[in-house]
Amino acid sequence: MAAVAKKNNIMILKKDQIEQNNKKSLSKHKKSFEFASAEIDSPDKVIKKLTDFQVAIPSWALGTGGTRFGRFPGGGEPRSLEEKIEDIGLLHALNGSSGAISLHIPWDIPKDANAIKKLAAQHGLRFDAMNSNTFQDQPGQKLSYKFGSMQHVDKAVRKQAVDHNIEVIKYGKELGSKSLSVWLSDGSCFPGQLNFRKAFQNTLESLQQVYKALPDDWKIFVEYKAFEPNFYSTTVGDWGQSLLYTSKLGNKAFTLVDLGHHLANANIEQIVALLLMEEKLGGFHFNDSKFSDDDLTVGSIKPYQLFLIFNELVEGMDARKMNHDHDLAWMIDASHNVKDPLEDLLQSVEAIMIAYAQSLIIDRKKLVEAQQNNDVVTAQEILQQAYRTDVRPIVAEARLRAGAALNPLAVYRNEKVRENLIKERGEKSVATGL
Ligand code: PSV
Ligand code: MN
Repeated sequence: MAAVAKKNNIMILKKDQIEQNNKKSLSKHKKSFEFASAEIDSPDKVIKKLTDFQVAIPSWALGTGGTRFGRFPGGGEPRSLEEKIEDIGLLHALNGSSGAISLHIPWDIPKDANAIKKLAAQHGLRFDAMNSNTFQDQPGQKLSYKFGSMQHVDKAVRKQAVDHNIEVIKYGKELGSKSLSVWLSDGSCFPGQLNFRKAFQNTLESLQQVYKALPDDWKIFVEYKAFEPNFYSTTVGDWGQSLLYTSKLGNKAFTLVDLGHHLANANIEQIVALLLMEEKLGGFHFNDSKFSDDDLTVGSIKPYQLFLIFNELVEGMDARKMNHDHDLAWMIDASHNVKDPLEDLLQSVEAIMIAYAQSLIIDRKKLVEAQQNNDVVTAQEILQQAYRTDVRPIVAEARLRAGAALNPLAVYRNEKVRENLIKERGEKSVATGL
Protein backbone atom coordinates (compact mmCIF):
# COMPACT_ATOMS: atom_id res chain seq x y z
CA MET A 1 0.00 0.00 0.00
CA ALA A 2 2.10 2.86 -1.28
CA ALA A 3 0.74 6.20 -0.27
CA VAL A 4 -2.58 5.49 1.34
CA ALA A 5 -2.25 4.63 5.01
CA LYS A 6 -4.23 1.98 6.82
CA LYS A 7 -5.00 2.61 10.45
CA ASN A 8 -7.08 0.08 12.40
CA ASN A 9 -8.22 -1.26 9.04
CA ILE A 10 -9.57 2.15 8.09
CA MET A 11 -8.26 3.51 4.85
CA ILE A 12 -7.37 7.14 5.33
CA LEU A 13 -5.53 9.90 3.56
CA LYS A 14 -3.15 11.34 6.12
CA LYS A 15 -2.84 15.09 6.67
CA ASP A 16 0.81 15.13 5.65
CA GLN A 17 0.05 13.31 2.38
CA ILE A 18 -2.38 16.07 1.53
CA GLU A 19 0.09 18.74 2.63
CA GLN A 20 2.83 17.21 0.48
CA ASN A 21 0.53 17.36 -2.52
CA ASN A 22 -0.52 20.93 -1.70
CA LYS A 23 3.10 22.04 -1.52
CA LYS A 24 3.55 21.16 -5.18
CA SER A 25 0.93 23.66 -6.33
CA LEU A 26 1.10 26.20 -3.51
CA SER A 27 3.04 28.97 -5.24
CA LYS A 28 0.81 28.80 -8.33
CA HIS A 29 -2.25 28.83 -6.10
CA LYS A 30 -1.01 31.85 -4.13
CA LYS A 31 -0.74 33.89 -7.31
CA SER A 32 -4.20 33.01 -8.57
CA PHE A 33 -5.70 33.48 -5.10
CA GLU A 34 -4.18 36.94 -4.81
CA PHE A 35 -5.67 37.87 -8.16
CA ALA A 36 -9.10 36.38 -7.41
CA SER A 37 -9.41 37.85 -3.91
CA ALA A 38 -8.61 41.32 -5.24
CA GLU A 39 -11.66 40.97 -7.47
CA ILE A 40 -14.16 40.56 -4.62
CA ASP A 41 -15.24 42.32 -1.42
CA SER A 42 -14.43 40.66 1.92
CA PRO A 43 -12.82 37.46 0.61
CA ASP A 44 -12.26 36.20 4.17
CA LYS A 45 -15.97 36.30 4.91
CA VAL A 46 -16.70 34.38 1.73
CA ILE A 47 -14.01 31.82 2.57
CA LYS A 48 -15.40 31.32 6.08
CA LYS A 49 -18.85 30.59 4.64
CA LEU A 50 -17.36 28.17 2.14
CA THR A 51 -15.44 26.35 4.85
CA ASP A 52 -18.58 25.98 6.97
CA PHE A 53 -20.72 24.70 4.12
CA GLN A 54 -21.06 20.92 4.14
CA VAL A 55 -22.86 18.79 1.59
CA ALA A 56 -24.03 15.33 2.62
CA ILE A 57 -23.11 12.31 0.54
CA PRO A 58 -25.80 9.65 0.24
CA SER A 59 -24.79 6.13 1.14
CA TRP A 60 -26.08 4.91 -2.25
CA ALA A 61 -23.90 7.14 -4.41
CA LEU A 62 -20.62 5.35 -3.75
CA GLY A 63 -21.18 2.47 -6.09
CA THR A 64 -21.37 2.60 -9.87
CA GLY A 65 -24.84 3.44 -11.07
CA GLY A 66 -26.53 1.81 -13.98
CA THR A 67 -29.46 2.05 -16.29
CA ARG A 68 -32.18 -0.47 -16.91
CA PHE A 69 -29.99 -1.74 -19.74
CA GLY A 70 -26.90 -2.53 -17.78
CA ARG A 71 -24.33 -1.70 -15.15
CA PHE A 72 -20.57 -1.51 -15.56
CA PRO A 73 -18.94 -1.53 -12.14
CA GLY A 74 -15.43 -0.16 -11.83
CA GLY A 75 -14.11 -2.17 -8.87
CA GLY A 76 -13.31 -1.41 -5.25
CA GLU A 77 -16.90 -0.51 -4.42
CA PRO A 78 -17.74 -0.38 -0.72
CA ARG A 79 -19.20 -3.70 0.44
CA SER A 80 -20.66 -2.49 3.72
CA LEU A 81 -21.83 0.60 5.52
CA GLU A 82 -18.44 0.76 7.23
CA GLU A 83 -16.71 0.92 3.84
CA LYS A 84 -19.14 3.55 2.61
CA ILE A 85 -18.21 5.68 5.61
CA GLU A 86 -14.58 5.08 4.75
CA ASP A 87 -15.23 6.37 1.21
CA ILE A 88 -16.98 9.50 2.42
CA GLY A 89 -14.13 9.99 4.91
CA LEU A 90 -11.74 10.01 1.94
CA LEU A 91 -13.87 12.56 0.12
CA HIS A 92 -14.05 14.76 3.21
CA ALA A 93 -10.30 14.55 3.75
CA LEU A 94 -9.81 15.69 0.16
CA ASN A 95 -12.33 18.53 -0.05
CA GLY A 96 -13.27 19.41 3.56
CA SER A 97 -16.87 19.86 2.40
CA SER A 98 -18.35 16.37 2.55
CA GLY A 99 -18.71 16.08 6.31
CA ALA A 100 -22.09 14.34 6.41
CA ILE A 101 -23.65 11.08 5.32
CA SER A 102 -27.26 10.40 4.42
CA LEU A 103 -28.46 6.81 4.86
CA HIS A 104 -31.07 4.92 2.90
CA ILE A 105 -32.95 2.25 4.81
CA PRO A 106 -33.03 -0.70 4.20
CA TRP A 107 -29.99 -0.45 1.89
CA ASP A 108 -27.76 0.57 4.80
CA ILE A 109 -29.13 -0.60 8.10
CA PRO A 110 -26.64 0.12 10.89
CA LYS A 111 -26.26 -3.16 12.77
CA ASP A 112 -24.33 -1.59 15.63
CA ALA A 113 -25.37 2.06 15.80
CA ASN A 114 -22.75 3.03 18.39
CA ALA A 115 -19.89 1.53 16.43
CA ILE A 116 -21.13 3.19 13.21
CA LYS A 117 -21.48 6.54 14.98
CA LYS A 118 -17.97 6.20 16.33
CA LEU A 119 -16.53 5.30 12.94
CA ALA A 120 -18.27 8.25 11.28
CA ALA A 121 -16.96 10.60 13.99
CA GLN A 122 -13.41 9.35 13.34
CA HIS A 123 -13.81 10.63 9.79
CA GLY A 124 -15.40 13.90 10.95
CA LEU A 125 -18.82 12.90 9.60
CA ARG A 126 -22.28 13.50 11.03
CA PHE A 127 -25.54 11.83 10.01
CA ASP A 128 -27.74 13.94 7.81
CA ALA A 129 -31.32 13.08 6.78
CA MET A 130 -32.44 9.45 6.92
CA ASN A 131 -34.15 8.19 3.77
CA SER A 132 -36.97 5.66 3.81
CA ASN A 133 -37.74 3.32 0.94
CA THR A 134 -41.25 2.24 0.08
CA PHE A 135 -40.57 2.28 -3.65
CA GLN A 136 -39.14 -1.24 -3.80
CA ASP A 137 -40.26 -4.56 -2.37
CA GLN A 138 -37.67 -6.10 -0.11
CA PRO A 139 -37.05 -9.86 0.20
CA GLY A 140 -39.50 -11.32 2.72
CA GLN A 141 -41.71 -8.22 2.72
CA LYS A 142 -45.33 -9.14 3.49
CA LEU A 143 -47.24 -6.78 1.20
CA SER A 144 -46.21 -5.35 -2.16
CA TYR A 145 -45.76 -1.69 -3.13
CA LYS A 146 -46.53 -2.46 -6.75
CA PHE A 147 -49.54 -0.14 -6.64
CA GLY A 148 -48.08 2.40 -4.28
CA SER A 149 -47.32 2.61 -0.59
CA MET A 150 -48.81 5.51 1.37
CA GLN A 151 -51.50 6.06 -1.28
CA HIS A 152 -52.48 2.39 -1.47
CA VAL A 153 -56.15 1.39 -1.55
CA ASP A 154 -55.38 -1.29 1.06
CA LYS A 155 -55.00 0.07 4.58
CA ALA A 156 -52.63 -2.76 5.50
CA VAL A 157 -50.15 -1.69 2.81
CA ARG A 158 -50.36 1.91 4.02
CA LYS A 159 -49.69 0.75 7.57
CA GLN A 160 -46.67 -1.24 6.44
CA ALA A 161 -45.28 1.91 4.77
CA VAL A 162 -45.95 4.01 7.86
CA ASP A 163 -44.32 1.43 10.14
CA HIS A 164 -41.26 1.35 7.90
CA ASN A 165 -40.86 5.13 8.17
CA ILE A 166 -41.21 4.96 11.94
CA GLU A 167 -38.51 2.30 11.99
CA VAL A 168 -36.25 4.58 9.92
CA ILE A 169 -36.75 7.34 12.50
CA LYS A 170 -35.68 4.86 15.18
CA TYR A 171 -32.41 4.09 13.33
CA GLY A 172 -31.85 7.80 12.80
CA LYS A 173 -32.31 8.58 16.50
CA GLU A 174 -29.62 6.06 17.36
CA LEU A 175 -27.21 7.77 14.97
CA GLY A 176 -27.96 11.36 15.91
CA SER A 177 -29.75 12.26 12.69
CA LYS A 178 -32.42 14.95 12.95
CA SER A 179 -34.50 14.48 9.83
CA LEU A 180 -36.44 12.01 7.75
CA SER A 181 -36.61 12.33 3.98
CA VAL A 182 -39.60 10.72 2.32
CA TRP A 183 -39.69 10.14 -1.40
CA LEU A 184 -42.70 8.20 -2.62
CA SER A 185 -42.83 6.68 -6.06
CA ASP A 186 -46.62 6.50 -5.61
CA GLY A 187 -48.75 7.46 -8.57
CA SER A 188 -50.32 5.77 -11.56
CA CYS A 189 -49.27 4.50 -14.95
CA PHE A 190 -52.60 4.82 -16.74
CA PRO A 191 -55.66 7.05 -16.74
CA GLY A 192 -58.42 5.69 -14.54
CA GLN A 193 -56.03 3.65 -12.40
CA LEU A 194 -56.30 6.01 -9.43
CA ASN A 195 -58.76 8.29 -7.78
CA PHE A 196 -56.44 11.32 -7.38
CA ARG A 197 -58.32 12.75 -4.39
CA LYS A 198 -58.38 9.45 -2.51
CA ALA A 199 -54.70 8.82 -3.31
CA PHE A 200 -53.86 12.25 -1.89
CA GLN A 201 -55.99 11.71 1.24
CA ASN A 202 -54.49 8.27 1.91
CA THR A 203 -51.00 9.66 1.49
CA LEU A 204 -51.73 12.61 3.76
CA GLU A 205 -53.16 10.35 6.47
CA SER A 206 -50.14 8.04 6.24
CA LEU A 207 -47.74 10.98 6.44
CA GLN A 208 -49.69 12.30 9.42
CA GLN A 209 -49.08 9.06 11.27
CA VAL A 210 -45.36 9.25 10.53
CA TYR A 211 -45.40 12.89 11.60
CA LYS A 212 -46.88 11.87 14.96
CA ALA A 213 -43.87 9.63 15.56
CA LEU A 214 -41.39 12.38 14.65
CA PRO A 215 -39.34 13.64 17.64
CA ASP A 216 -39.86 17.34 18.48
CA ASP A 217 -36.39 18.33 17.30
CA TRP A 218 -36.71 16.49 13.98
CA LYS A 219 -37.88 17.61 10.54
CA ILE A 220 -39.66 15.59 7.87
CA PHE A 221 -38.93 16.35 4.21
CA VAL A 222 -41.45 15.51 1.51
CA GLU A 223 -39.63 15.15 -1.81
CA TYR A 224 -41.63 15.65 -5.00
CA LYS A 225 -41.04 14.21 -8.45
CA ALA A 226 -43.07 14.76 -11.61
CA PHE A 227 -42.48 11.35 -13.22
CA GLU A 228 -40.81 7.96 -12.90
CA PRO A 229 -41.46 5.18 -12.14
CA ASN A 230 -45.06 6.25 -12.68
CA PHE A 231 -45.58 8.21 -15.87
CA TYR A 232 -49.25 9.17 -15.89
CA SER A 233 -49.55 10.71 -12.42
CA THR A 234 -47.40 11.10 -9.35
CA THR A 235 -49.01 11.53 -5.96
CA VAL A 236 -46.33 13.98 -4.78
CA GLY A 237 -45.74 15.31 -8.28
CA ASP A 238 -44.62 18.88 -7.83
CA TRP A 239 -43.76 21.53 -5.29
CA GLY A 240 -47.42 22.57 -5.02
CA GLN A 241 -48.48 19.11 -3.96
CA SER A 242 -45.55 18.75 -1.61
CA LEU A 243 -46.37 22.14 -0.10
CA LEU A 244 -49.97 21.02 0.41
CA TYR A 245 -48.81 17.99 2.36
CA THR A 246 -46.19 19.84 4.39
CA SER A 247 -48.57 22.71 5.20
CA LYS A 248 -51.22 20.31 6.40
CA LEU A 249 -48.70 18.28 8.40
CA GLY A 250 -47.32 21.11 10.53
CA ASN A 251 -44.23 23.15 11.26
CA LYS A 252 -41.82 20.22 11.39
CA ALA A 253 -42.66 19.36 7.76
CA PHE A 254 -40.80 20.82 4.79
CA THR A 255 -40.59 20.43 1.05
CA LEU A 256 -37.46 18.92 -0.47
CA VAL A 257 -36.28 20.00 -3.92
CA ASP A 258 -34.39 17.54 -6.10
CA LEU A 259 -33.06 19.31 -9.19
CA GLY A 260 -33.91 16.43 -11.53
CA HIS A 261 -37.53 16.06 -10.46
CA HIS A 262 -39.12 18.83 -12.53
CA LEU A 263 -40.79 18.98 -15.88
CA ALA A 264 -38.51 20.37 -18.59
CA ASN A 265 -37.53 24.04 -18.26
CA ALA A 266 -39.19 24.54 -14.87
CA ASN A 267 -37.98 27.69 -13.15
CA ILE A 268 -36.45 25.97 -10.14
CA GLU A 269 -34.94 29.18 -8.77
CA GLN A 270 -38.41 30.71 -8.47
CA ILE A 271 -39.72 27.59 -6.72
CA VAL A 272 -36.87 27.81 -4.23
CA ALA A 273 -37.48 31.51 -3.58
CA LEU A 274 -41.16 31.00 -2.80
CA LEU A 275 -40.64 27.92 -0.65
CA LEU A 276 -38.09 29.86 1.39
CA MET A 277 -40.50 32.77 1.69
CA GLU A 278 -43.13 30.40 3.06
CA GLU A 279 -40.58 28.88 5.48
CA LYS A 280 -41.24 25.54 3.84
CA LEU A 281 -37.98 24.71 2.09
CA GLY A 282 -36.25 21.95 4.04
CA GLY A 283 -33.68 20.31 1.88
CA PHE A 284 -32.02 19.99 -1.44
CA HIS A 285 -30.84 17.15 -3.65
CA PHE A 286 -28.18 18.24 -6.14
CA ASN A 287 -27.59 16.67 -9.53
CA ASP A 288 -27.84 17.76 -13.15
CA SER A 289 -29.77 16.61 -16.17
CA LYS A 290 -30.04 16.94 -19.89
CA PHE A 291 -33.19 14.90 -20.38
CA SER A 292 -35.11 14.11 -17.17
CA ASP A 293 -33.93 12.71 -13.84
CA ASP A 294 -30.55 11.84 -15.31
CA ASP A 295 -28.71 12.18 -11.98
CA LEU A 296 -25.65 13.57 -13.75
CA THR A 297 -22.74 15.31 -12.08
CA VAL A 298 -23.79 18.62 -10.51
CA GLY A 299 -23.02 21.56 -12.79
CA SER A 300 -22.08 19.38 -15.76
CA ILE A 301 -24.95 20.50 -18.00
CA LYS A 302 -26.55 23.68 -16.64
CA PRO A 303 -24.06 25.47 -14.38
CA TYR A 304 -25.78 28.86 -14.89
CA GLN A 305 -29.07 27.43 -13.62
CA LEU A 306 -27.24 26.11 -10.57
CA PHE A 307 -25.83 29.57 -9.95
CA LEU A 308 -29.27 31.18 -10.32
CA ILE A 309 -30.68 28.69 -7.82
CA PHE A 310 -27.90 29.50 -5.35
CA ASN A 311 -28.57 33.18 -5.91
CA GLU A 312 -32.15 32.67 -4.68
CA LEU A 313 -31.08 30.34 -1.89
CA VAL A 314 -28.61 32.85 -0.50
CA GLU A 315 -30.96 35.82 -0.97
CA GLY A 316 -33.86 33.94 0.64
CA MET A 317 -31.83 32.52 3.52
CA ASP A 318 -30.28 35.91 4.27
CA ALA A 319 -33.70 37.56 4.22
CA ARG A 320 -34.69 35.20 7.02
CA LYS A 321 -31.31 35.31 8.74
CA MET A 322 -30.86 31.59 8.29
CA ASN A 323 -27.61 29.75 8.74
CA HIS A 324 -26.47 28.69 5.26
CA ASP A 325 -24.87 25.48 6.44
CA HIS A 326 -27.26 24.21 9.10
CA ASP A 327 -30.75 25.41 8.37
CA LEU A 328 -31.29 23.45 5.18
CA ALA A 329 -30.27 19.86 4.44
CA TRP A 330 -27.86 19.75 1.47
CA MET A 331 -27.25 16.48 -0.28
CA ILE A 332 -25.91 15.18 -3.57
CA ASP A 333 -28.31 12.77 -5.27
CA ALA A 334 -26.43 11.69 -8.36
CA SER A 335 -25.40 8.45 -9.95
CA HIS A 336 -22.44 7.46 -12.07
CA ASN A 337 -22.56 5.08 -14.99
CA VAL A 338 -19.24 5.72 -16.63
CA LYS A 339 -17.15 7.47 -13.98
CA ASP A 340 -15.44 6.49 -10.78
CA PRO A 341 -18.15 7.39 -8.23
CA LEU A 342 -15.68 9.09 -5.89
CA GLU A 343 -14.21 11.23 -8.65
CA ASP A 344 -17.70 12.12 -9.78
CA LEU A 345 -18.68 13.15 -6.25
CA LEU A 346 -15.56 15.33 -5.98
CA GLN A 347 -16.62 17.07 -9.19
CA SER A 348 -20.18 17.53 -7.90
CA VAL A 349 -19.06 19.05 -4.60
CA GLU A 350 -16.68 21.36 -6.45
CA ALA A 351 -19.51 22.55 -8.73
CA ILE A 352 -21.71 23.25 -5.69
CA MET A 353 -18.97 25.22 -3.94
CA ILE A 354 -18.29 27.27 -7.06
CA ALA A 355 -21.96 28.16 -7.53
CA TYR A 356 -22.28 28.95 -3.82
CA ALA A 357 -19.16 31.17 -3.90
CA GLN A 358 -20.41 33.00 -6.99
CA SER A 359 -23.75 33.64 -5.32
CA LEU A 360 -21.96 35.04 -2.25
CA ILE A 361 -20.17 37.67 -4.34
CA ILE A 362 -23.25 39.08 -6.07
CA ASP A 363 -23.53 42.82 -5.47
CA ARG A 364 -26.91 42.58 -3.74
CA LYS A 365 -27.27 46.28 -2.99
CA LYS A 366 -26.83 47.16 -6.63
CA LEU A 367 -29.15 44.36 -7.70
CA VAL A 368 -31.93 45.67 -5.45
CA GLU A 369 -31.40 49.15 -6.90
CA ALA A 370 -31.52 47.84 -10.45
CA GLN A 371 -34.70 45.91 -9.69
CA GLN A 372 -36.28 49.00 -8.10
CA ASN A 373 -35.43 51.03 -11.20
CA ASN A 374 -36.59 48.35 -13.63
CA ASP A 375 -33.06 48.43 -15.01
CA VAL A 376 -33.16 45.01 -16.59
CA VAL A 377 -29.79 45.34 -18.30
CA THR A 378 -27.93 46.26 -15.11
CA ALA A 379 -29.66 43.47 -13.18
CA GLN A 380 -28.43 40.94 -15.72
CA GLU A 381 -24.95 42.48 -15.73
CA ILE A 382 -24.73 42.16 -11.94
CA LEU A 383 -25.63 38.48 -11.96
CA GLN A 384 -23.34 37.69 -14.85
CA GLN A 385 -20.48 39.64 -13.31
CA ALA A 386 -20.58 37.22 -10.36
CA TYR A 387 -21.11 34.18 -12.55
CA ARG A 388 -18.21 35.06 -14.83
CA THR A 389 -15.80 35.65 -11.96
CA ASP A 390 -13.36 32.79 -11.63
CA VAL A 391 -13.88 31.84 -7.97
CA ARG A 392 -11.97 28.56 -8.19
CA PRO A 393 -8.93 29.95 -6.32
CA ILE A 394 -11.27 31.18 -3.55
CA VAL A 395 -12.83 27.75 -3.24
CA ALA A 396 -9.36 26.15 -3.25
CA GLU A 397 -8.20 28.57 -0.54
CA ALA A 398 -11.20 27.55 1.60
CA ARG A 399 -10.11 23.94 1.23
CA LEU A 400 -6.51 24.81 2.05
CA ARG A 401 -7.57 26.61 5.25
CA ALA A 402 -9.68 23.57 6.21
CA GLY A 403 -6.63 21.32 5.88
CA ALA A 404 -7.95 19.71 2.71
CA ALA A 405 -6.50 19.45 -0.78
CA LEU A 406 -5.91 22.35 -3.14
CA ASN A 407 -6.78 19.99 -5.98
CA PRO A 408 -8.79 17.04 -4.64
CA LEU A 409 -9.00 15.15 -7.92
CA ALA A 410 -5.27 15.36 -8.54
CA VAL A 411 -4.51 14.08 -5.04
CA TYR A 412 -7.03 11.29 -5.48
CA ARG A 413 -5.24 10.17 -8.61
CA ASN A 414 -1.68 10.82 -7.37
CA GLU A 415 -2.29 8.81 -4.25
CA LYS A 416 -3.90 6.01 -6.25
CA VAL A 417 -6.93 5.88 -3.99
CA ARG A 418 -9.09 3.78 -6.31
CA GLU A 419 -6.26 1.33 -7.00
CA ASN A 420 -5.82 0.88 -3.26
CA LEU A 421 -9.54 0.42 -2.70
CA ILE A 422 -9.55 -2.27 -5.39
CA LYS A 423 -6.65 -4.00 -3.65
CA GLU A 424 -8.57 -3.92 -0.40
CA ARG A 425 -12.04 -4.80 -1.65
CA GLY A 426 -11.48 -6.56 -4.95
CA GLU A 427 -12.46 -5.92 -8.56
CA LYS A 428 -15.92 -7.36 -8.19
CA SER A 429 -17.28 -5.77 -5.02
CA VAL A 430 -20.80 -4.38 -5.31
CA ALA A 431 -22.32 -1.59 -3.24
CA THR A 432 -25.92 -1.75 -2.05
CA GLY A 433 -28.32 0.75 -3.59
CA LEU A 434 -30.10 1.14 -6.87
C1 PSV B 1 -35.78 9.46 -6.40
O1 PSV B 1 -35.53 9.66 -7.75
C2 PSV B 1 -34.67 10.02 -5.52
O2 PSV B 1 -34.34 11.30 -5.93
C3 PSV B 1 -35.01 9.98 -4.07
O3 PSV B 1 -34.36 11.00 -3.37
C4 PSV B 1 -34.49 8.67 -3.66
O4 PSV B 1 -34.39 8.50 -2.29
C5 PSV B 1 -33.16 8.69 -4.39
O5 PSV B 1 -33.50 9.23 -5.65
C6 PSV B 1 -32.43 7.40 -4.49
O6 PSV B 1 -33.00 6.54 -5.36
MN1 MN C 1 -33.64 12.80 -4.56
